[in-house]
Amino acid sequence: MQIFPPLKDEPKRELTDIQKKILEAKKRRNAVVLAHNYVCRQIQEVADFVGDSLGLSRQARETDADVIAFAGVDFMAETAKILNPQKTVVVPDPNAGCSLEELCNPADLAALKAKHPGALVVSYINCSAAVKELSDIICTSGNALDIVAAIPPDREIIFCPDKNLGSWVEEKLGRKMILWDGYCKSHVEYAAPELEKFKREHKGVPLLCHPECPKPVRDVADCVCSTEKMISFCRQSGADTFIVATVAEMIHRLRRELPDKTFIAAPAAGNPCLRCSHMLANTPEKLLDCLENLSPKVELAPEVIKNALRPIERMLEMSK
Ligand code: CIZ
Repeated sequence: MQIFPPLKDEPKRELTDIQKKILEAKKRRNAVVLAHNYVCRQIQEVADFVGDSLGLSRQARETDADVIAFAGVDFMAETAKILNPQKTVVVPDPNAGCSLEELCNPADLAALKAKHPGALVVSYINCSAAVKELSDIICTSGNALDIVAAIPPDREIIFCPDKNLGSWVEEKLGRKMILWDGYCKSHVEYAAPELEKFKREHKGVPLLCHPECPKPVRDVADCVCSTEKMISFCRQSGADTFIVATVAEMIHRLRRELPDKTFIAAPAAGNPCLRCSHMLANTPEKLLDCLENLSPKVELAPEVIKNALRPIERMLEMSK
């Protein structure tokens, strides 16, 4: 079991040499480091902004830095490039991908669209630029409910690529959609019986789970929400301890935002917590290298940028 006691009770940590070098390189390059909630603590501590895909997309659009170093996974860095084609976007590890992205082939999505010519395609941001090009609107786990709720009720919707997020939206809005058969290989590791047992052992402690979890797991949770909403839920709650069922690195962000509270990582498939190997590929060493060498760079064809920008902008417009 992994329990994270209140951060305020721990002595303040000194920056490591590598963290200091990252801060120096960032300054020298006039770079901004954008880090997802799921990357390691050492990177979160030196990032200019830590957040979810929606927050990171907004930051990517607003930055006046020359270089964006994106610690996350490839589709997030691609989104930053799509929003800033003129800027240099570098990543610590170009092989940091996403199972949801792998499970949605653009040719198959084009074939499904052809079968449903009147349908709007709403794609979770966890997809490739090629899938974004085929989409009408992008959503994140933080705004999926609002985006789908804003679509006229008689309009058919293809929701891709996460069937779990999609079925959660269906349930919450009482609206059927055509769901793509994709899933996050990490979040499906949670099992309802294991979490029920864990909850019994931690009586009265609220369990938060991410909507990428399968329905039986969501049904055990006290709150199903995106990573950013986990922060607001814990901030507003009178409870002082929470069980968190999402990628364990999220707890670093929760602790920094809420230093008085205790967080317990939910067990997954017999392991004490859930990890994402793609997110863990972002190491401080690789972040420093990409800032020093301005490589690996994210490159996308101008046509792809033009087509994929449209549904992302629609999302940003709809979630103001
Ligand atoms: O939207 C995101 O960034 C992801 C992948 C999860 C979340 O809920 O923030």
